[in-house]
Amino acid sequence: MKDLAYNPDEPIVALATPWGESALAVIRTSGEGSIDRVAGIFSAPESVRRSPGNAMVLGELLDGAEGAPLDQVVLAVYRAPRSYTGQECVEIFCHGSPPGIQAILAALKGRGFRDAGPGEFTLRAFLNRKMDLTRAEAVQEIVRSKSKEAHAMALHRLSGAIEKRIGAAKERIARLMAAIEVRLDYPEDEVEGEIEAVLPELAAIRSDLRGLQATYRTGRIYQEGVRVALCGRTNAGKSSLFNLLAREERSIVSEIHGTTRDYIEAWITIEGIPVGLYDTAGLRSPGDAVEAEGIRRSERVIESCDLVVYLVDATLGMTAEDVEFLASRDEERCVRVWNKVDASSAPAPSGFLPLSALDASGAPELASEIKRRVAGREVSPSADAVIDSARQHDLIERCVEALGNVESGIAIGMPLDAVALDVREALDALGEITGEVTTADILNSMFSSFCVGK
Ligand SMILES: Nc1nc2c(ncn2[C@@H]2O[C@H](COP(=O)(O)OP(=O)(O)O)[C@@H](O)[C@H]2O)c(=O)[nH]1
Ligand SMILES: [Mg+2]
Repeated sequence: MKDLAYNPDEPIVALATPWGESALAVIRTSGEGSIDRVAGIFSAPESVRRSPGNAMVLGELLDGAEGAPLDQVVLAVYRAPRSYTGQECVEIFCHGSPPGIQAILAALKGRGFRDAGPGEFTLRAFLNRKMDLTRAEAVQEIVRSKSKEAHAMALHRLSGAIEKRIGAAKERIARLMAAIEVRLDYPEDEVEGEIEAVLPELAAIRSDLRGLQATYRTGRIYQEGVRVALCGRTNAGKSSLFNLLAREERSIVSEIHGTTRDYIEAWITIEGIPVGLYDTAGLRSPGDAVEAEGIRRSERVIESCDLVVYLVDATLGMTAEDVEFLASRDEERCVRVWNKVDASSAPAPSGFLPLSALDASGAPELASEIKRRVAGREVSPSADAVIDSARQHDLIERCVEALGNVESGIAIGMPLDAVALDVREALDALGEITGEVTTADILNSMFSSFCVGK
């Protein structure tokens, strides 16, 4: 649906695996005559042409009909409509050699295939009703997932978790619509009951959709991750904790003050959440211009982080700088840590987590606390429907707002034909989520962010 002239049957080809040397690579084709076109440059053309669907054929791909062999390959043959796109498709499993792949792609283009656009295979799957838009989005979300949990959530969406939730809401709204329409079609005295009787149901649908919408934040956190800055005075043990959490000696640990002059970043996973961890320069009066710049940059990073972990050196106790920094922070977004408990007998003040960055005691509790602060409620990645699409989030908003208008319209006794327009708007918003109501623009912007070959 690139434009109005988009021909969804045109034969397309794309490399579905990353460019580069690898044991195997997969080249994907789809569209009219795909099987015959590939057969035309295959060492055993008839076995491909006569192949049943969902079958593999071993042989050589040739450089043109009578050409030299390009590679030994296995073809996976799919017949419409039993394929990913719903069209006839051939997937080519070849060797992962960039020049070999290039030659195969060129030979396929000689057989009438053109390069597929980003997400074009999935677009066709959608157009051929193999999946709704929430599942199509889940395909790309799976590819992009950064943690096991994010992957499980996307997989759950691919199996229809969102589609089912939206479908159920749609049915309930359609029943409301029917209740309104029957009152529009028949005189009031022939219809039993008051229209106000639907108000509790309206509120229930709204709250269900609000609940689904609220999972967006969780979806984002598991998919995109959060940024956490380690802060504290120099020598508080920030770099030691950074190394402990990153499980590698990345950051220089030193007794000399001001050794971390800038900030260092590492991406780690804390209980399933991708976390960008920042080891920052110690906050103290700078010794020189370079350190001053490092502190300035660190402050910028701290401001942009979702959470701060503030370390206080237990052997020194709270200093004026610690008190000043902590007073300036939003408490919920600042985890207070009492570090070096192995070397100090001073008990952690209330609100502080005891930790030893040296022997790792207290580290699991700190990890759990970080997760609790950033993720909020617990989710079960494979059981809860969690959305991870700004598009879906905004459309739910549109739907909920329209339902709010329906509710107030009915409450103030607005004419039912006007109320019906808002019900229609609510249904359309949900229809747009699953893709029943859609435009070329929506599809273009959605699929253009996909990988080529997907
Ligand atoms: N005993 C003890 N020493 C620590 C602990 N954490 C850090 N240190 C030491 O404190 C000094 C400063 O640590 P470093 O991680 O470089 O602090 P930073 O300046 O905040 O990055 C080093 O000598 C560390 O070995 C801890 O939990 N216990
Ligand atoms: Mg340091």
